Amino acid sequence: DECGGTIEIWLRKHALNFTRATRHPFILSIRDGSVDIASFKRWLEQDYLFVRAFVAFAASVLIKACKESENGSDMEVLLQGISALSDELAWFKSEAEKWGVSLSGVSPQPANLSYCRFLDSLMSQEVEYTVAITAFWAIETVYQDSFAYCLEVESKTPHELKETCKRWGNAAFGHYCRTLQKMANRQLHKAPGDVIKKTEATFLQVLDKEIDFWNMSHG
Ligand code: HMH
Repeated sequence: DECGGTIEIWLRKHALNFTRATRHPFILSIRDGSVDIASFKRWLEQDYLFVRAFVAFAASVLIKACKESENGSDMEVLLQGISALSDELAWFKSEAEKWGVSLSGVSPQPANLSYCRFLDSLMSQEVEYTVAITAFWAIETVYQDSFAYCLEVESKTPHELKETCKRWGNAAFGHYCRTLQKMANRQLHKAPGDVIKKTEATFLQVLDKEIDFWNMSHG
């Protein structure tokens, strides 16, 4: 169920790490309106490169779902997710143009490279679907939770950044993340102990990588 799944238990157990990833000073600065636009532009450039790598990771998760015959509906959810990433790449290009940012000459910062190498390691055939789908859920959920926080009624998010926040903070993306959460929980429910342990460690690694990624915006 919604409250008693492994993911819900981990979210309570690791609440401090999750909060560090979703209430980062960069996100707080967007929410209180004090955000440094140079930081925002650095984040935009780096996240464009990240999303390109994330597409390949998403495709690898889709392949794992296809190979697990009971996961016909998982495959459809992930295929939709990949199709949304196509729109997301187009959005990055138009958003960059709006801010006068050139995406063609951007080189990845160390934290971005490290995150992309981590995604690469999760793409291996030996990595279980349970581990991969939980990492995928965590990566999407950190952005959902962070940007939804910038859209709460009390927030003072600058008008020019509202569209960015809505990209991940909108209700439909929230629903998508909850669907991914159910998929991860279903896998974890039938997984052996060693895979559950490995998945929990991977979840914590995602949170650490997300924190390092936000830190890049400082420059
Ligand atoms: C670093 N994490 C990072 N970038 C993103 N675009 C997402 C998560 C959400 O897809």
